[in-house]
Amino acid sequence: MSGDLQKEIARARDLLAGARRVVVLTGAGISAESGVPTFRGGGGLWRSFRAEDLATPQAFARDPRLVWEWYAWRRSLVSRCVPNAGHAALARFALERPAAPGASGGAPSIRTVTVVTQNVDGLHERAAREAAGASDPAPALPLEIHGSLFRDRCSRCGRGSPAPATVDTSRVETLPRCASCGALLRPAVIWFGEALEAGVVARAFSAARAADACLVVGTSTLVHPAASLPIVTLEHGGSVVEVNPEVTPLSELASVSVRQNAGDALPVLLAGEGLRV
Ligand code: BV8
Ligand code: ZN
Repeated sequence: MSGDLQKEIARARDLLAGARRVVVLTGAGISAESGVPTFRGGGGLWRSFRAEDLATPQAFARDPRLVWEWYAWRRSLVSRCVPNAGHAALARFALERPAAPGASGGAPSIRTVTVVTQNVDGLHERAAREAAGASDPAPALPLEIHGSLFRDRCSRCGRGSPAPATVDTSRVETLPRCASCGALLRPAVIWFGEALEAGVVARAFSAARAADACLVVGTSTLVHPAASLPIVTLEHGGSVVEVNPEVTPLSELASVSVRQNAGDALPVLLAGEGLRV
């Protein structure tokens, strides 16, 4: 590991260890080591389509069968993936626990961690439930601001329903339909050009405003409004730690950038595993 990287990791680790309120924003990159293709990286294509071509209400209106084929393929791929060391380290960090005792040696303050994910793969929730164990029936779950691959909703009346294991995408007539109104079901994700759920956005941005530190992991920071979260933390006097093997538009604003994969960096940053100083 290069000396610079070591230094950045130590700086990032100290910054996060001293933060009482942490907001975390993750993107497709944190799931890359679980085998889930990212959107804009090498594996980000499906056949010859880009996500922006298919993840829109217009694409669904034009060719619901093709859009369902893409989502059925992703559902089946993701259902064979498991959370990786990055998800697990973040889940353990997000469990409420006393931060280091205050500088005055006073009572340790409880750290609050809000995980906000752009991902729809459900891997953060699985890691959170595994970290909390059976004893905690309601662990702190991530805010899935772009929805979930594993829930459906009606394209007309909005009624939600759990996603069936398989979808017959052979013909439009075989696509799933709403039990209430008979309209086509769609995956319960937020497409480009669609508004995010107001309540979820409000919670995410309130956490970003209050945060001492925003940890940004595995996102190209191109998609809004999610990409504004770390900017809001900076504007309110907090710091930003970025974990990404590539440079992004956020990098020049970040307090620290750790040029490493999430699966390697997060266990060291968040739990001090293997840190050599
Ligand atoms: C809205 C769900 C308004 C579907 C997704 C302001 C400025 C500019 C544009 C806009 C703006 N406001 C709105 C827009 C338009 C648009 C937008 O942002 N477009 C972009 C492309 C310019 N935003 C919207 O349309 C949003 N809606 O604002 O509505 C509105 C208001 C009222 C009424 C009506 C409308 C909705 C956006 C949500 C779109 N849905 N997903 C699905 O998944 O099928 S977005 C999609 O992109 C995914 O959620 C994905 O997570 C997200 C972002 O991509 P990333 O996660 O960053 O993934 P990417 O591949 O790009 O990058 C991966 C990164 O990981 C890379 O940097 C790589 O280096 C790194 N990496 C790789 N391996 C690793 C790694 N890092 C760490 N470890 C590794 N191992
Ligand atoms: Zn309906």
